[in-house]
Amino acid sequence: MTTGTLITVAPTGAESAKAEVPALPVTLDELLLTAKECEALGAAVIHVHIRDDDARPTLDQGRLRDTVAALRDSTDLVVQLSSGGAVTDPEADRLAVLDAGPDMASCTMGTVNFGDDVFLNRWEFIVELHTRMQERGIVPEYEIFDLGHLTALQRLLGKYGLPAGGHVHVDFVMGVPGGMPGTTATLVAAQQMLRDLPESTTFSATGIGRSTIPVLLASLSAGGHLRVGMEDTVTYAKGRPVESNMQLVARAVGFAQLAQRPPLTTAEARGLLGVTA
Ligand code: KMH
Ligand code: ZN
Repeated sequence: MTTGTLITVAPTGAESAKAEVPALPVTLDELLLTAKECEALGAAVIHVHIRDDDARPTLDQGRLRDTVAALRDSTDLVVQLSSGGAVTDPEADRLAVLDAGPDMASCTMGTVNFGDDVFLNRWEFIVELHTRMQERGIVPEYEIFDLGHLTALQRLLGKYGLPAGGHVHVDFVMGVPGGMPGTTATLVAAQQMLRDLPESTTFSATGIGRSTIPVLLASLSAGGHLRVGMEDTVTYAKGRPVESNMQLVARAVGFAQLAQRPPLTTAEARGLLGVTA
């Protein structure tokens, strides 16, 4: 039964440049302020990419640990580190993200063309991420950029077992140039494929760029959850740059309330996702 809406905020990402998107939170202070304000509005999970002193994406271990600790000190949000990083990050660095001890980490279920780049996720790498997370009690969010990634997830769970926490949660990342389109028809097709996964499997969805609102509405009406944030959306409406992550979270909360599926609290999110920490 669908109850409330899990709202994940993805505030930074690895793709946008601070020079082009000045509202992007790139320092720890900016990230913490964003996290606190988004939590107050109704976000329960934060999907984290960090930047270096020059605002470039980094997987620096010390910074990742400091970020996890600071988010835990300042908020009750479920802390989900990106293991995807940037398309240029080596596998070893992406695996080492888990050493920072987050509640959750992303686990992308296959390779996808990513604009002019390739976001490479070899099968052996996926297995390594999944099993390391199992061993350490880190709950994965399986990132699905294309329908075949759900077939890979079915294979992964069949061969290597359920994730830490025992619950399967996937995130449909739609509208990446090279991945599945951000349309209602595709979201419904992806949801249908969840029938081959454990019955309790839940999904969030996010639409990149101009697919943001169609995907948000489709996910809510299909009983799914929401991911929003400046990782995925830098234009609020035609000709209007996003002013802050809070603006996107507030809009998602408004839609969720209209759908009579109000935001889940952080405690409810932990219960849903199987996060025990
Ligand atoms: N930045 C993308 C290449 C994730 O966080 O796990 C990968 C990404 C997915 O954002
Ligand atoms: Zn990400």
